Amino acid sequence: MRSWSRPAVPTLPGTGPVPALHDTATDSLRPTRPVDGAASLYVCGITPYDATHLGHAATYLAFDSLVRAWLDAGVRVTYAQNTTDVDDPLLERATATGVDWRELAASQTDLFRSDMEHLAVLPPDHYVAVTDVVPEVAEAVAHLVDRGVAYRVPTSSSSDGDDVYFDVRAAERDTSWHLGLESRYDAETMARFFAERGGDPGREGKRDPLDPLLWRAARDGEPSWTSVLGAGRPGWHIECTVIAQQHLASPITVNGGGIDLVFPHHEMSAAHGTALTGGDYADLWAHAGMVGYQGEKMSKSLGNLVKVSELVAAGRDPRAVRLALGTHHYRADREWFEADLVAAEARLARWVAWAATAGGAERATTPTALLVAVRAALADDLDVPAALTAVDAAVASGAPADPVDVDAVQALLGVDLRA
Ligand code: 5CA
Ligand code: ZN
Repeated sequence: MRSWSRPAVPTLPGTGPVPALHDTATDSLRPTRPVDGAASLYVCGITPYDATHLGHAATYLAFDSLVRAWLDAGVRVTYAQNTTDVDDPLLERATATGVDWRELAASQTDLFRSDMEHLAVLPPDHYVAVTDVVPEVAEAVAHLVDRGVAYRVPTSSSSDGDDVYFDVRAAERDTSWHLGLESRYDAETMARFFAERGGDPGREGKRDPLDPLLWRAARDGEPSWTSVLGAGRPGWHIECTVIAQQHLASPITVNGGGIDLVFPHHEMSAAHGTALTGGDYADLWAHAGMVGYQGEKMSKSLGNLVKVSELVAAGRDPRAVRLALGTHHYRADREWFEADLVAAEARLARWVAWAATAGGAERATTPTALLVAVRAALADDLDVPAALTAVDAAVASGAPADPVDVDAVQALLGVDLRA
């Protein structure tokens, strides 16, 4: 599927350090570990039915900082992202609004692309719709059945074969994956999150309440594809496993998303992936905190959304939106306030005026003090707020900007002050 256009990234003198990130699996700061100078990144994409709210934007901006830091460190990056363009909430929204589900997904994905362009997010190398990989998913599921870690559950409401579930206990017995490997939650929390986040603990015929759906046999009125498993559609976690493993070497250097995806989504993606390859799924698990609004998590299901496209349509500068989201560390749960955007607009105006002082000045050929400070901040668990403070200090010093400083803000923080 088409990705989006790539913003310019100026070349900077020298190279930055390879960034360290907080790893959810070990709850510690760990260096990212590119192999032979190459890193792979998978970040879970949107379910395109109400895009793009500032929570989504914050999460993709966090991983954009990682890509920018890696590139600056001289690392080659391969980045893959999915779009969940067939899933229950999307189908429900399409039915409720009388729109064809394909049109809803296509229009919201388009909106997402243009929002990412406005925010100067570097595009993934592989942007993949689930509907484009259904045969591959079915084959992977069939393989898991053959391997003894998945089983069929007959359904009375479909004449096109069975649903297929992943057998968590068999996987714990027969693979190196085990429940809690990545998420570290206790049994009670896992049970609660499984039920709240798309799971079906009470489904009759399952071997364990936490077994996740791999394949849903066709039902009347639902989209389906013919496959080696009969007619049906993919379950949620397996889509990300298949797309990631199709495009990225295993283990993935960093697997990312919002913290709401830790369990069951990422845990189960890892379980499926380990069963498919025999090896670890990801080397490091990175998760962004949740953006809230009016006291609750900003979410499509609650409808308490502030959308990037609406802010841009209202004439707000997307560079200020990026700066406003960057004032909080990516791992912090935080609330969106309009006042943060107003403050970011003022900050942007100060920075633009400072950038103009660089004029035709000669470029530094070695890293400036500001570049060194921004690099160090990003390498330390993507500390964008610290990087913004470093730029503020340079701006406030009264000394004219070096062209390299202005380039550093663009290359590393994604804000083009000459635009
Ligand atoms: N399609 C699946 C992932 S395979 C999905 O979770 N889609 S989503 O549209 O609900 O979310 C897209 C991304 O935004 C995910 O990484 C999710 O963790 C993140 N996200 C969703 N809501 C918020 C929020 N309020 N704050 C921060 N990140 C969020
Ligand atoms: Zn995902």
